[in-house]
Amino acid sequence: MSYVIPDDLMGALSRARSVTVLTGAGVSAESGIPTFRDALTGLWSRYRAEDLATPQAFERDPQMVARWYDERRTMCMRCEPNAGHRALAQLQDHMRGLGRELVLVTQNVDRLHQRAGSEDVIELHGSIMTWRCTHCDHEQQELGEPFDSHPPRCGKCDGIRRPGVVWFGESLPDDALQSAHSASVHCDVFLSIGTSSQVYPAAGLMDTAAAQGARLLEVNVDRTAASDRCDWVLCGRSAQILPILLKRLMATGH
Ligand code: BV8
Ligand code: ZN
Repeated sequence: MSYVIPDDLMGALSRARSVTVLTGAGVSAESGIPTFRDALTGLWSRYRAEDLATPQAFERDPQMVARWYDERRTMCMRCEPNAGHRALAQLQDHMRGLGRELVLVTQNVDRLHQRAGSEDVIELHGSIMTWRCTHCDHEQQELGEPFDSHPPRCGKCDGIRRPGVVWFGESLPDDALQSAHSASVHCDVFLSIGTSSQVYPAAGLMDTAAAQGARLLEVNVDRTAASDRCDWVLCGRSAQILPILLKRLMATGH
């Protein structure tokens, strides 16, 4: 199915000195990673994400929460970046080659943007591959098999380790939030891709961009809470639309 990209959107992108992209779980859906809202299937279906992704849930039942994150971690590792991730990495490369900027901000914790080649990715909600000791803060990337016990213990002090993600009710990493805010303040075009725009402060970045005059594009299979605030809404799969957008932009030479 050929996709019609509005000419004024192409014009705005080809003139943009700086583009900021915010991605959500929808970008990884076509890699086989259930979106955040759909992540609770099977034995997890009786829980709400907000009830598992909190410090209180981990406090209450560290074994169950650690198992859920370990299952998601090993699933993410089995998945591959899709054409949408790759198109964003190529778009960043293309813009940098022209002395322009594309800053990629993600809410996702799966590291697929980095595996697709995107650089300097701003991870607002941390990474499911990083696990941190709750006692001595020792942090380690976990890229191997499932843990043999849950929650995993710290190799240094035997403390309980947690996933290095930002839970509901926890503040985002200062540096990530500052960089994402600055990228939203300075961009000419802001792309919101594959996110339901329900989780703050991430969902507020679009408004920060709009407040300084940036044009807004949303790419999503459904309309969202943010659709009415956008200049353009492309309704469809990011793995299909982003490569078309990239191809059109490369063809203009800008
Ligand atoms: C904070 C990591 C300051 C974990 C995540 C009460 C107390 C405390 C805070 C709050 C409160 N009430 C509200 C808040 C604020 C809260 C919040 O926003 N809550 C929401 C539910 C209203 N935010 C916070 O708590 C944040 N911290 O505010 O700190 C503070 C501190 C103390 C006290 C007060 C304030 C922390 C938020 C971070 C939470 N952690 N992830 C984990 O992954 O397990 S958020 C989680 O949701 C994921 O990271 C996910 O990325 C993110 C957003 O969801 P989406 O990415 O949008 O995914 P979703 O499934 O929703 O949507 C997918 C979209 O894709 C859909 O629109 C779908 O149509 C589309 N799609 C599907 N397929 C495709 C597609 N699009 C294109 N192509 C496709 N193929
Ligand atoms: Zn420790």
